[in-house]
Amino acid sequence: MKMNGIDFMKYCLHPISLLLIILFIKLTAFQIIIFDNKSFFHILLVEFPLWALTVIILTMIFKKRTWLAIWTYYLFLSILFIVVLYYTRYFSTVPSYYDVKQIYQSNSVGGTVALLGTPFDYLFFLDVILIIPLIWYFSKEGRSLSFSNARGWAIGFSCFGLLMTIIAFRYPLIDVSYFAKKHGYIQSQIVQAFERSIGKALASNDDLSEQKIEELKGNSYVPFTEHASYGLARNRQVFTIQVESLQKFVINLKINNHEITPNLNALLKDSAYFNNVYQQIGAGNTSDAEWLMHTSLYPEGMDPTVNLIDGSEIPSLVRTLEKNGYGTATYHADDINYWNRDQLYPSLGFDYVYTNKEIPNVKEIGFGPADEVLFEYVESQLPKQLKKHNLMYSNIITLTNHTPFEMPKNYQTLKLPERFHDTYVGNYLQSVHYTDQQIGLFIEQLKQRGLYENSVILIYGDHSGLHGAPVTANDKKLLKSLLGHEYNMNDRFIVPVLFTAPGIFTGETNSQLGGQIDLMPTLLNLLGIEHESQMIGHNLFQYEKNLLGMRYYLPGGSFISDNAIYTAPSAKLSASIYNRKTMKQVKNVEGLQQKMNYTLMIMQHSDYIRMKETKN
Ligand code: GP9
Ligand code: MN
Repeated sequence: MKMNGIDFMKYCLHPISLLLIILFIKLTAFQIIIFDNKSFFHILLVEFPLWALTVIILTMIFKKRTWLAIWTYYLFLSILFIVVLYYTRYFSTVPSYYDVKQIYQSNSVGGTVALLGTPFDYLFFLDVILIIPLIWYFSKEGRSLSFSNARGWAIGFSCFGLLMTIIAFRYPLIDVSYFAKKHGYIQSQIVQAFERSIGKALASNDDLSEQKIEELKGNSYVPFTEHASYGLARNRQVFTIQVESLQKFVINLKINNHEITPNLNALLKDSAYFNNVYQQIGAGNTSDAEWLMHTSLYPEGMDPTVNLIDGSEIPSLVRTLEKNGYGTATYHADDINYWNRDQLYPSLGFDYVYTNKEIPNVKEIGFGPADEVLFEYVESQLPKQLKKHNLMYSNIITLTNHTPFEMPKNYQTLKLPERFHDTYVGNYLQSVHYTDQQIGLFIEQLKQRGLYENSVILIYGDHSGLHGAPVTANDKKLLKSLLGHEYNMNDRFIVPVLFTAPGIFTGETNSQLGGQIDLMPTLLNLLGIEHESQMIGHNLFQYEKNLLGMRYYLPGGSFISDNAIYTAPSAKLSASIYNRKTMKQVKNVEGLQQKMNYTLMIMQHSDYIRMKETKN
């Protein structure tokens, strides 16, 4: 059949054609904003077919109320794109269906969501509004949406969609955002769902021994019990204080001669301080830091690791301490279901679990009781626990210093210059100052109870607080004035680590590279306790060199080595290498490919252990 000019115009003006054009424009906007992808052909050939196929299928399924079905689909897409946009702005990574499933978790961080949006974002809803007159016009005319060659279109889009999906399956899924950019958003979800369903993930059974892992990191292996630090803090009470959103740059920082963290600074004199330890959490944020601390295994990355845990027993720091005579308790003033802690804590094996059911819900700041309530609660429990157990392991997770860091005025006791007032950075410093004060009071209590002298207290940050869209251009200027340089990845990703043990440490600073994965082996070595299951991290007191992986907050495939930070290509950026000391970008680094391979090998081996231990 030959098509003349009038037929062609009719074809273009057919409501389905108009709807597909609108969909294409919407997808283009999504691609440009999220992936910086301006390639017409890439969008047309890789992205468009699968989204468009849905429209055609809807016309075939819904013979009546077709308009309503399509309108609902476009509305769904607007909501989905906004969610992806906000998520990407906050976490700098494109979410998968898994993360979106997790979105209910943002109930507690609702304050931050408000900081992520701009009025322009709502242009994603423009088409949903614009097609209403179209619906009205066509339904008035009595024209249906059915068209004769729906089946042909469906076959065409299916073929293209299938071809692109087959191509996607041929590539390794190391970084989901990058994969989605290259091979299509829907395809990235299909490949991910498939890999999860067959349990492939990235795990590999290379059976790397502890010795081999040390060699890959660049160290000569020394048996655990032969390390100089082995057993230095034997038979001490153990406290871990995981401080919400605490970054290293605040330690010893002064503004107009006022210290941000006077209490932690004072504690340094009884501590071994590590000032080059990087966060390694993935999508599970706080809970991933808890995971790293208690297993010395990598978090899953794209999925909060806690989602893979079902409450059954796994080897952990907690169980090892218990076998060595410790009673074990964990404290966090939030809902036990948040981050699946109702599964995590039984898996790790704590004797006592205290969450917002037990810790009184008073003096609320943000989404839970203030840290002073938490620490007072710990103090109230300790005496009875110590009657039952000679030795206690107390794991304390603070909460107050959480984004958006807004504190009641009477809690803002740090004297800040005017220019910091009511800024995100200013609020952050105020809230860090508050938590520091509470840690100071807690230490004071330990001293008064005569516990301090016989304790080892590990204090560390779970992850950065200053990142993503809430940090404005003005905040960056303020940070530059504080730091003397542009706020960089080291400022963001390094968390402070203090092993406070009076009588053992006298204020030494250790600058070798470390990650949160190293906290458990370092602590166990000090206590002179061996762990039965393999740990991926190592004793920071023993080893000089390191090789750290990070997923999620850096594109998969990135690594941190002694002299470089390599960021693998992402949805928006190409690969970059930085000199880790100067944070200047460099063209190359010695052994780049080898380090990339070794990092992947170590992480895959870690995944293998995790999957074996959690059966997930
Ligand atoms: C939630 C609290 C904060 O219970 O630990 O978690 P985060 O938002 O930092 O992951
Ligand atoms: Mn946190």
